[in-house]
Amino acid sequence: QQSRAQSVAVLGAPFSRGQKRRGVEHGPKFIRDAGLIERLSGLDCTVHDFGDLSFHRLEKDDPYMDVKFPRTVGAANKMLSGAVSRAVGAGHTLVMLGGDHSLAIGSVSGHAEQCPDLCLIWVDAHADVNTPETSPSGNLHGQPVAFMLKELQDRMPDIPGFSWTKPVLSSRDLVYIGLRDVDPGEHHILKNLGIQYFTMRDIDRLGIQRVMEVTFDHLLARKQRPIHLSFDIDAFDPSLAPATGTPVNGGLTYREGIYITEEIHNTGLLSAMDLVEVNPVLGANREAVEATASLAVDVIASSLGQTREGAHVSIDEIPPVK
Ligand code: 5AB
Ligand code: MN
Ligand code: MN
Ligand code: MN
Repeated sequence: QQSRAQSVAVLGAPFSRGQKRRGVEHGPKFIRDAGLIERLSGLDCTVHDFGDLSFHRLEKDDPYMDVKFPRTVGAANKMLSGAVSRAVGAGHTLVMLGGDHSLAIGSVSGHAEQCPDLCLIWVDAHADVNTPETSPSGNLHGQPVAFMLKELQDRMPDIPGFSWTKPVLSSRDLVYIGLRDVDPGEHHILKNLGIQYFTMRDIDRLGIQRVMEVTFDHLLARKQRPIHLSFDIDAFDPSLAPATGTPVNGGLTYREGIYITEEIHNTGLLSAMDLVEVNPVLGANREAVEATASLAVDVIASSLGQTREGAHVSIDEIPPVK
């Protein structure tokens, strides 16, 4: 559908303080080493690699309630938000490489600064909508959506490091795909706010094609608007994406995952995306890590127009037979 060549900005966010396992900060390097930039250059787009952000270490960052590293996570996301806002404002389609999923706080916030009417597609085994009160772990990578939702703001305490955030989404602006590990507090929130979500069971019943149809119906039927895709690699089955911090059995197949991103590309509305939670330290061996990183590249490339059908160049670009 989309024909005008788009400009893509790749931004690495080597950050891991939204959860407790080390290694996820190396995600951007491994995804680049799996050939991301070369793959995107082969598509109908120009690619700008903005490199990696450098986050500052904080000397002292005590938990607030049970929330771990609140000031560190807050400051990193504030920096990310600014960078994403500038890239989107300059006309790029933004690709953020994580890092853990707490980074979606900054990524969505920066995107929303430029595109206040954006909608969000969250592909994940988890709902990541815990509030500090409902969180079983205190890890902020399980809470980013709670910061975004207007309907949850009376549930959000003043967490140090987050005074700059404001909620940018209503519950009807969000669709989840791939859920299979939802905490009780999160389930309550999903039901109570009437959020549209598709669990793996729903994908089993409806098929991924119908799931995408209903997703776009829900988000785009009233008006076309920019899409933010937040893709947690743990949405995939652990057999495909083993190198991640919180794997859950029974995830997306390769074909379901790529169908999701092909369909998102086909809307012509993708404006920014996150690819998060690739943790190269957690793979059992080199093959496991490389498979996970290469899957991440496939997800990003198909979000940006790589198709399984293939593409053709115009006839006058083909050299004549001598
Ligand atoms: B991920 C859990 N719900 O809140 C929590 O990987 C897991 O970004 C969160 O989806 C997983 O700690 C966060 C138990
Ligand atoms: Mn997850
Ligand atoms: Mn997640
Ligand atoms: Mn995870």
